[in-house]
Amino acid sequence: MNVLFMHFDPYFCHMESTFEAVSTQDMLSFEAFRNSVIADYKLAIMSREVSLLGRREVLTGKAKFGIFGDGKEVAQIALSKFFQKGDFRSGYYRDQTFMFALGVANVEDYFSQLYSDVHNDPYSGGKNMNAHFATEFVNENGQWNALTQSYNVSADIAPTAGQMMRGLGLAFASNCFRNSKNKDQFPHLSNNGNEVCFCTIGDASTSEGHFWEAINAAGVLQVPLAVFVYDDGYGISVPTALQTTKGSISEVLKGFQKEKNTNGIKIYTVKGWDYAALCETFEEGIRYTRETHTPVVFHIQELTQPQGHSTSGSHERYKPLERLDWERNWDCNKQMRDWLILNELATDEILQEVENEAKQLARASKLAAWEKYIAPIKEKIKEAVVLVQQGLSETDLNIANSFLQELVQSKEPLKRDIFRTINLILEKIPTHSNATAIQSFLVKYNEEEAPFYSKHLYNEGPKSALNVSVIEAAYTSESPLINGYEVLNQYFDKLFEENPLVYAFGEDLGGIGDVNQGFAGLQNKHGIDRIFDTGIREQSIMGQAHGMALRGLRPIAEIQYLDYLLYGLQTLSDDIATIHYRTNGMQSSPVIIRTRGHRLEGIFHSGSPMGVIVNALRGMYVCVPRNMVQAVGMYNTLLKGNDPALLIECLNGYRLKEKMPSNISAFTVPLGKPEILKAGEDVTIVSYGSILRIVEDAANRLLVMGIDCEIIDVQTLLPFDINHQILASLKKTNRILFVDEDVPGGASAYMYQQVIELQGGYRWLDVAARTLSAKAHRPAFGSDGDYFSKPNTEEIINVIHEMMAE
Ligand SMILES: Cc1ncc(C[n+]2csc(CCOP(=O)(O)OP(=O)(O)O)c2C)c(N)n1
Ligand SMILES: [Mg+2]
Repeated sequence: MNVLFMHFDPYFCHMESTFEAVSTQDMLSFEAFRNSVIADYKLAIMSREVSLLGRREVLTGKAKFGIFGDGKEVAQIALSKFFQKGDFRSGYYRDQTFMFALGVANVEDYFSQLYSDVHNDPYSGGKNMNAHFATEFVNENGQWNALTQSYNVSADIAPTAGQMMRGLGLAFASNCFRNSKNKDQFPHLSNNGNEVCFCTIGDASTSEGHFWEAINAAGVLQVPLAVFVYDDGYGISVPTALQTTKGSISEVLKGFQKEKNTNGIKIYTVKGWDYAALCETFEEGIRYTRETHTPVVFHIQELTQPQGHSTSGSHERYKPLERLDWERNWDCNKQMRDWLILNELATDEILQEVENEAKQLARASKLAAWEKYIAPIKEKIKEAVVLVQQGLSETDLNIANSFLQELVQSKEPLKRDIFRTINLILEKIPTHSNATAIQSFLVKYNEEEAPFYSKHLYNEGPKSALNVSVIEAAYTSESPLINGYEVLNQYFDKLFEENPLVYAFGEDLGGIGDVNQGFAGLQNKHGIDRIFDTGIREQSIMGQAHGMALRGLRPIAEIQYLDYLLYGLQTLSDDIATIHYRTNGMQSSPVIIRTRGHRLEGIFHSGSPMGVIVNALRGMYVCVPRNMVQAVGMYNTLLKGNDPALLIECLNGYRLKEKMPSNISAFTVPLGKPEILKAGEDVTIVSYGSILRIVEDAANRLLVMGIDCEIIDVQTLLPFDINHQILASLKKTNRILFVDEDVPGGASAYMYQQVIELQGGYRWLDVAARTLSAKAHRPAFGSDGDYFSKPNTEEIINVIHEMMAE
């Protein structure tokens, strides 16, 4: 029997073929199978050509950097066959063939991204480097698309293994949907949780803690996560032996293997050059995880990197000659070609024709992308040249032309070259009679282009939390005075009753209802599927929330104490905070990260690293409510928008009494609007969070001494005082002090910069503006540790006296 029939599986044909759909009648026919396999080969060759051309484009100066998927084509074509509409990908930079196979990327767009073409890169609008893909999840109005009807690609990031966190969350959302009592309400988001998340990763990146954290969490949670480890033996120049215990990720994962009556994961190994085996293995594994939600790991072995890691170097520098030889022989495309011929699926002649066509296709698309990118820039140069050459004396014209020559002759001019050249000319010819027209040309060009590089950091439009209308908290004469944690508890109870998309989870959040009882009793009431405990794994809690939010759920995920945010910061900063920006507005991740911080006891339970946070989390909102009622109002606001946020409750505020509003689930606290807690004439004190109570204490004592302070609670650090209310206060008092619990030069310096520089506050100062922060070290233990480490009432009083005396 022909070897072919041993491998012939009609499944190959009934998946959507890469290049042509196969009719039902054809499905079982040998001819259709053959055509489909040849089409796959053609795609592999085309993708290889893209890699070869891409590298050349970088080396000849048309693009800055390139990283390609050569050597991994066949495995990706095979895995794409089992990726269904509704599934998700959380991958990395080697996935171009996978993306071409699904049709979510094409070669022309691929090159547009390589050229960082802000107008034509459909995945990131020129913001991400090449081979970082994304599809649209959310429309312009911030509504979720019908994700069950599309192939869904969550946006890639460059930090290795970061995708594991997001992948875990995307897969976990399938569990949420499968278990939801309300799933009928959102059929566009899930088909009974059947969606698998395909997560690709390089062999060396499995050395990251992220990989192990995600694998462990997936094994515990039992989620439909399919992890594909592309093993090409290297992480840039460092070989597997220095990356992985026993030199094999599948070997070392064996303890995670699911056994009868245990949880865990299922592990497959397969050679990356063996087309038939790849298809068979993936078919079985993906079906298994889709049906059972048992995670699967495919260790795809013996892959190669024909061009080395990236355009930054050459692999001849570090790969031994025998390895280079081996790679040439075991190149997956070569192996597939040999297999086609061996099995009489195609002749050498046919394959040559296929190869020529594939290469032609890649070249034509590359040229089209370049033309699209460069033509408008060249047009602008022409326009600029005309303006610059007008009305010049012969001498000045010669000067101008000496600068213009390079610009006009450049084969790959950049926009910045236009700005630089024209400005240099104006500096040389300050009396240019056309200077005004030239300047306005530059201003207009800048206005046209600059926004493309900066837009979509936050949602604009209907889903911006900044557009949420303000509803004041309502109180009656009967409004009870209750503990802060009880305010939260009653709020969350109502929230979970009213919004089926909301989930809450974290360490100790489910069973005991969080360490401060905000969720006490609510798991029993609303279900273990919606309010639940997690392992101690902050990074993947962030990832879990991220994946859920990308799929249209509204997770509230806990970091138990603010000090431990650092464990989750990478996912927050690199992935969650940038997702809207790096997808040019196509994806949103409205996670709410709930935590508690500022003052309590000791080095690791009193942190207030707000400078770290405001600098790391641009793209998120950062809310610092002074009490739990304010926190609730902020939760309500955030839940109406699509942006991610961090909300820090005051750790020492849960047992302070607060008046319970009667419209707890409706009232909103606007973001970026400070509140004046005490009006005063002499000094403005700007602060937030727990320390406000100390500021108030100081202000009361100062008042007795005849100094009248105005206290402003900024409420949110991102955004910060949108309407410049603090400036209005400073205009009245002409003295300003910024107080917080962060280190010197931390968030107090941030507030200072916002008011003094950005709002122009320096013009209204009678005395030097000051910051008062904690000491440079972490806070020492005990109440005296707190007193001497963080700003205390006496210090505030002293600084204000100093300011009054200056
Ligand atoms: C957190 C982080 N560290 C380092 C890098 C730089 N870097 C990019 S790719 C890479 C090697 C990855 O190797 P592997 O996971 O095997 O993937 P491959 O490129 O071989 O497919 C390194 C070190 C990075 N992008 N992110
Ligand atoms: Mg590798």
